[in-house]
Formats: sequence, structure tokens, C-alpha cells
Amino acid sequence: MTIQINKLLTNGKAIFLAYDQGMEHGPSDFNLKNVDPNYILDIALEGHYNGIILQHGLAEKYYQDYYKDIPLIMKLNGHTTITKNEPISRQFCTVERAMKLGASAVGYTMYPGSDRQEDMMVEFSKIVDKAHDYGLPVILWMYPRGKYAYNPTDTQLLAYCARIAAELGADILKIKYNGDLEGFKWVVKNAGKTKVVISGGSKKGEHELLKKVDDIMQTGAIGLAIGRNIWQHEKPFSLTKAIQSIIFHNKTVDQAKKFLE
Ligand code: FBP
Repeated sequence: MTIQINKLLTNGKAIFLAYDQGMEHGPSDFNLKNVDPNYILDIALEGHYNGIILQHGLAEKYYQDYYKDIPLIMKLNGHTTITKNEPISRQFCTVERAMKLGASAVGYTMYPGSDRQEDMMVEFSKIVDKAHDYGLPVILWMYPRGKYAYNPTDTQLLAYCARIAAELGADILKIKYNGDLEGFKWVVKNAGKTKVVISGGSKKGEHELLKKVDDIMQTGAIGLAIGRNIWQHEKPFSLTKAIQSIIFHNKTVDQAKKFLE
């Protein structure tokens, strides 16, 4: 069956809004405004995001008809920072439940370098098998972590992660940018036909963030899956427009900054 990926893209590029940090990091990421999922969904809708990333509980309670124009990317696994064992992110939402709740894609986090890496590879492969039966695209978060990830930002390791994503059938790979612009082209190359998006990371200054977006768009990545930098910002719509101007309209960092004046 054809994978319905075009719904997630604008001219082959994308910006997704991530909001699974409540589980991944806990409430320390939030304030009184952004703790409310409706605040985030409004940013996604009015900011014309290519998708909103949610866990199934929030999707069920908040992703109502009103928001149906934003494609839902359902995160199928997750972990918390409460326990401190060797990194593993387990599946607790099925592809079927994701579809019932209106998902246009499913997402899964893997920690290459963890003692439990193979468990996640097997679990992920079953998800790909099922999701692709329904034509649902699969996004794979690849975050090197754990006892064998000696240097998680190493370019060759990130390229290895990209290759694993391609070989396991991911349609989109979500990975962290390590700041090595030339080297990262090799990472993207290794992903083959798997499209690459970059995660935002913790909140940074506007110039630093826009420069990062500008850099990653030169590596062959198709865009971003970003969370905290947007919904922790006091002007999320202006910042969204600035980032979109680089991703979709090839604007420079200085031109993009005009949206923030
Ligand atoms: P941010 O842009 O806020 O970094 O979100 C991207 C993301 O991948 C989220 O989907 C996820 O919750 C978080 O980062 C996990 O980050 P980490 O595991 O590095 O703490």
C-alpha cells in the first residue's frame, strides 16, 4: 500500500510541533500557559504546522474535530525520567488505537547504544509492518543513549543511526543536529529515502535557533520537529513564521529575524 506521507509535507518540507515532553521530561518544562494542551493545539492550528505530536491520552481528550486540519502524529512509546534504568522506551499505544483517534502518522523513539536496543528494534519493526499495511507513515526518533553510546553526538554514530532508520523502514527520521554542518550531510545521505527532521532541544536564543534551522536546511534535512523552543517562547507565532520563512521560503537568518521585530 502507498504510504500517505504527502499529507505531512509542504513542497517536500515540514515543521512538526512536538508535545510529548510532559511524559519525557515531566512538568518542569511547563508554565501555567503551556501546561494546557489546548494552548499548544492552537499554536499548531493557527501556526499552520505540518503535524502535532501527542501521546494517545492527550489526543483522545484534546484532538477534537476543531483541530482536524493539523495532522496528528501519535507517539506510540515513551519513558519517564522518574526511573533511572538503562534507556528503553516501550510501546503502549497500538497502531489501531492511533488510527481510531485520527492519526496521520505514528512515532517511535529508539535509543541506539542502550543495552535494550534490540528490544526496541524488534518492537519498532512490528509497528512498521502494521502501520504500512494501512499506508500510515512512521517517524523514528533516534537518540543515541545508554551504556554503549560513548559519544552520542559523534557524526559517524548519527550516520549509523540514520542507516538503521532506513533499514528498519522509517519514513521520517527525527534526530538531533550535532552542529557539524558538513558531516551532517553524510548523516542525511545514510538515511537514503528516509526523510530527516531535526529536533529543537532545550530553549535557546532566537539567533542561535534560526542559525541552526538555516544550517540544517543546508544538510538535506527537510525541516524540524520542535517543541520547547516554540511553546516556551513568549511569541510562538512570530517565531514560527520566522522559522517557516527559512524552511519553506529559503530566507536568510537576518530576513527571518524581521518576523520577530
Ligand atoms: P524539543 O524540541 O522540545 O527538544 O522536543 C523534541 C523531542 O524529541 C520531543 O519529541 C521529546 O519529548 C523530547 O525531544 C525528548 O528529548 P530528550 O529525550 O533528549 O530529553
